[in-house]
Amino acid sequence: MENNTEIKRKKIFSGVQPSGVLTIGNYLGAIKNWVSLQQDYDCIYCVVDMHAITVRQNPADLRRRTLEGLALYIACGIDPDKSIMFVQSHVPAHAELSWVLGCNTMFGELSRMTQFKDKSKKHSDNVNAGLFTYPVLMAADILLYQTDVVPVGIDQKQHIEIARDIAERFNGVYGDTFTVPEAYIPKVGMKITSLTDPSKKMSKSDPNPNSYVNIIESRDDTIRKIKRAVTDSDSEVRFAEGKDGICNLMNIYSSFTGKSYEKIEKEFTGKGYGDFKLAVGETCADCLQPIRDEFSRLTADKSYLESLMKDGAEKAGYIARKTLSKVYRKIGFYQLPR
Ligand code: ATP
Ligand code: LTN
Repeated sequence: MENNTEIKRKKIFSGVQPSGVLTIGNYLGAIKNWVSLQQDYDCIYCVVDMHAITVRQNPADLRRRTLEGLALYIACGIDPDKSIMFVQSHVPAHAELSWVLGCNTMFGELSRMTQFKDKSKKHSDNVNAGLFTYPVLMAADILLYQTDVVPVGIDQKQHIEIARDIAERFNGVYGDTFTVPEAYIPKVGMKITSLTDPSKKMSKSDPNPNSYVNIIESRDDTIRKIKRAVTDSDSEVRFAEGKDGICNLMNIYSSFTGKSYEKIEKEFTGKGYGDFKLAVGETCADCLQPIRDEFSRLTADKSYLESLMKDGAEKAGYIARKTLSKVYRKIGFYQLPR
């Protein structure tokens, strides 16, 4: 029962593309925070399949990964009784609002997006319009739910800023319509880098599987990949410039254990990279073990996952439609009598 004296909880929205199995980058940069934020916020978490098709996807893989995406959210600790979880393409309001917002977004501001520049280079044979308008769809995702806070890794900061700009512009022209969202970016874990090239972000769609640890990887593979992570020719475990590979492993270790960099440096004084890498690998594998177990339990029950999907789409759709009809009224789309 809603109580008038009760303070309204703030709203969270976030999503991950089903473009591969989640990596420890996705987990430490985003999903780990999604889990803890459930205590104090009304949370909505989305599997953003429409964003994933901005690069070519194999249809069968996309379908499978979408279902697995939902299972991974739950396995990581998103509680279906507390939070709404759904698949983006199941709520048509995302595409509908995206069109309206696109008409209120400038070509120039989209041209400045670094993700667009990066992905157009990476996929130079497929620089499609969806890749360019990707941030508009993301703004629609966020603004449909009157979101206050968006927990993401640092790479998404620019996209949240453009969502804020779009919301402010729309509110300025048509009157108060959207909550202006803020990014929530963790200090530790906001950018986990590739294990094979520490100058690059760890990414689930990287063609080299040794560059990432995915969160349901076997214990042995996790330890092996971290052991082989590219570091420098020094041997001192220290958080310092020029030691990007070691800094990344310290970041991972600190995110999983809560230990400060100072404490980690002390722990490994006089020990070499070998000991350190083994500790990081084992810690990582230990922390991921319950996620892996829960994931295999969940994926064995497809009908349960489908029922959650359906329920999530209904709940999210209800909220989204309310915002969309407000927007349609404000911009002057003719309303049919009920
Ligand atoms: P893709 O490889 O398909 O581009 P991705 O692995 O980069 O995908 P996204 O789906 O784009 O992941 O991101 C989902 C969430 O995870 C976002 O909040 C993003 O900021 C965060 N994230 C992704 N990679 C990292 C990383 N290496 N470190 C920290 N956070 C990350
Ligand atoms: N662009 C994001 C995924 C994403 C998202 C969102 C994140 C799509 N819509 C809304 C937060 C809120 C990415 O991580 N690549």
